[in-house]
Amino acid sequence: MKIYCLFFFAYLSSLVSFGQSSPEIIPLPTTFEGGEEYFSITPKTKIHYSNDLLKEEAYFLQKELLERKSFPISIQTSEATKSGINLALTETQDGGYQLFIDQTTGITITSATETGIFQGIISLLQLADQADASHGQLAIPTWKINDSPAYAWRGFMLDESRHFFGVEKVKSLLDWMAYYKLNKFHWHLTDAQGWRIAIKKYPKLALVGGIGDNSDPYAPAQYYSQSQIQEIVRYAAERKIDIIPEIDMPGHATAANKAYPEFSGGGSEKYPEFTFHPAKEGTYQYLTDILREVDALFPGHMIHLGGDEVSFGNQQWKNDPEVQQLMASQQLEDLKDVEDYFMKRMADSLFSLNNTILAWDEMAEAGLPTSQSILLWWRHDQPQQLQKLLDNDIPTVICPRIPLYFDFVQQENDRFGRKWGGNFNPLQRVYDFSLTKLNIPASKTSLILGFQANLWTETVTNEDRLDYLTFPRLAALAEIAWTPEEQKDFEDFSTRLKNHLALYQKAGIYFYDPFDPKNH
Ligand code: TNX
Repeated sequence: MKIYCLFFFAYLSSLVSFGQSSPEIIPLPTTFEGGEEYFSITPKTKIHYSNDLLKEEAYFLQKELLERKSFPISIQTSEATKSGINLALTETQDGGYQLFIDQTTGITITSATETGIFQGIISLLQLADQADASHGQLAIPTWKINDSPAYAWRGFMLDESRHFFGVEKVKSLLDWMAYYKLNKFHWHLTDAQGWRIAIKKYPKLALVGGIGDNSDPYAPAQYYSQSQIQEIVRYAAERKIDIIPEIDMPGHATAANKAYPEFSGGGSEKYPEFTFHPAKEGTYQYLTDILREVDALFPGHMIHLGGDEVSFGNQQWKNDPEVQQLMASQQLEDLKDVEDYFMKRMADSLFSLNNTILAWDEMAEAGLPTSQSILLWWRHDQPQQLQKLLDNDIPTVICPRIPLYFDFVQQENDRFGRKWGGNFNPLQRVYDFSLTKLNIPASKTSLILGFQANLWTETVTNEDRLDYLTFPRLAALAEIAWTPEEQKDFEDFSTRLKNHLALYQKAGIYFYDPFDPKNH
């Protein structure tokens, strides 16, 4: 018996020390095996796709192999290639993809969907990025991967109101999101400090609201034209990313109110002209016209209407006779009821445009229909808000400030950036986050659509700063949202991540290096 035990422990420890390592892929795939041998991609290797629907994916793979690895391989449409890279749509599988790499038969990516094929391509590109390319060949380890995401919502939010970054930076972020299989880009385009989307019916929104709170009176307005928005939406779609624009209301409206003061509901001493006017019919017409133009630009038919922090600046509502009249006629008891009334009116406009409405967790009890609403829980210090969302059966995205706000710094010594009460978001805290930490009853977990990190940019004045806060935490976010919780392992993640830092460097990303001893 003793001897058996010894053998058993020897076997266990061999698994630990020499056991199968993980593929060089972030987020870690759900299941994988093999990886001991290599299949070599050479300049003669061909890509084949089984169905015209996969043409775009095939060309994406070709382009990326050329750009990343200087491998100009060609696409062959006639028949499946022997010992090549075959992309095939299959009917039988669900959600995910299979990536099968074999020394003799080559590389096969299968999935029931184009999105799945794309995800398989991304996994292959990550393996290629780490492959030895010294002999004019790319040696890809022979993994057999069967993979699918744990959560449907794997999101990243960028605030471009507080600071504007422009088309090229947004495209680069979309590239990295795709590289980490993140699929929802929440684009915070309006806020108190700046309005960043051109609206044809109300041109001053961008021309005046786009100047931002820059103290230089001659600074040009910074905003996206509608054709730039379309270009970015197309770029995201090629990478299987949906964009959800946010038009924040009824608070955070100062920039819009500078352009069209007739729709302002005033503000507070600290936040002047912060709200839209909730008791003027014209406001609803105006905002509905805006949303109609926004909807036409975003094929995902999801718009985020904000709804956050209205109380920062709704004090003037109290003394406004029109608001008082509205409250009496609609039996609204307090200003929170006015907020909810406002949101319901605007939600109706969005529903008539066939949109799903998104909003922050302040709207948990506004009575928005659960079948067409998604709320984002962000106040980590108010778990009762999450509770309310779940009690009301509202589909929910999890993005608590701690640990998923990327404007909170990654390390204690940083002098700039947020660090409230000593609270900040180091890489491991982000990585270790999971649903289990929130004690959600099993009967409610299906309401959780997934996770999102938010990068607010009050303190993010340039691209380097944006990079410094985003990388490498974006990689940790991906693993929270994709990889089954029981498979997550920070040490294993760190080993894979180290190789990504070199990629950031190559791409000119000014990342934070969690492994640099100076940073501890
Ligand atoms: C709260 S999160 C906000 C933003 C700020 C952010 C700073 C949310 C819905 N509103 O307006 O930028 O905190 O961390």
